Amino acid sequence: MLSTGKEVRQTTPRNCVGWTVIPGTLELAEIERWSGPFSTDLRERAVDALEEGLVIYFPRLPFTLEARERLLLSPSVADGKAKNVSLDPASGSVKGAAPDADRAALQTMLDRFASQATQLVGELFPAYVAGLERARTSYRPVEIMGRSYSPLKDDKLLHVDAFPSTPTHGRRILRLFTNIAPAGQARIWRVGEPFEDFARKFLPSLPRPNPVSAWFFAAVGATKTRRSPYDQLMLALHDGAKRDAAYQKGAPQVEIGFPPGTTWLCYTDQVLHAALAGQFALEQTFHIDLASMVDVTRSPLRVLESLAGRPLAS
Ligand SMILES: O=C(O)CCC(=O)C(=O)O
Ligand SMILES: [Fe+2]
Repeated sequence: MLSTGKEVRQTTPRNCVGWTVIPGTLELAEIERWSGPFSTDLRERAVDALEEGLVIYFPRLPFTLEARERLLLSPSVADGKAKNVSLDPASGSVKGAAPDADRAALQTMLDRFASQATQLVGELFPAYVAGLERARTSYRPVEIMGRSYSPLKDDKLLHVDAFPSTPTHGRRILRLFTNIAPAGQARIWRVGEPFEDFARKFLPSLPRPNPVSAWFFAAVGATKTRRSPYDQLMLALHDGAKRDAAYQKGAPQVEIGFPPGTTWLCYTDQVLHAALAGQFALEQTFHIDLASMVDVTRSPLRVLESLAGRPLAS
């Protein structure tokens, strides 16, 4: 079941709905509960696949809604300005909800999902626990297909995650998704080539990291901390991929449908991904310290440093 993550290069777009596993793209984990204990074999396989840049797919891991939460299955619970309703872990406050939405139900659902996701990640990846931070939880009740955004905001285009106002300095972004759609609609993703192949193509044409602009954005409060050269390169990779229509069309990629009742997770700072269609998903973001990784040489920071031949974050 363990795949190298390299075969995707030869793969042309095709459909994979439900149970089929695409070698080099998906790793299947057939667990049915959000809590362990999980076997050593499963844990080792999972962390290896995750760090290699695969999506770990749980075809039998649904998130069950309570009766009151089922009433939240409508795009009208979002305020229409933000694409998502989200829960801030520090304040516990819900953002992006419509004024007349059932906030208490949203908060309970998001919090329960966050707890289950945190338990799963902690027990499946025990090495990460010491360096694991639970970040934002989101509910995505709006259909993706047909929404239009400027290219840089459009997650229907292949990209790695990099957020302009939140530099990571190399810390990892791990995200877990569950499709909670009530009917049969899958969430359709595209997954692209391995990070290193992608970075090799784009790196030579990217602007050099600029310490003055990093200082400026921090000074005016546009970024939470000063962007490292790594953060500048990751943003440039995110933007470069989304702006490059030829890359979007011609790059190696596979299409995957995640049906309702399934869960998946991956390092979204490493896995090229695009969300093409689907409605009603829950998502949990985690940040993970580099020091917690089993093999840090596979992190985007170390891969970019080895390509650039110099340190990119202090
Ligand atoms: O909503 C999704 O399925 C994923 C969208 C995406 O690319 C993201 O949130 O980073
Ligand atoms: Fe993304």
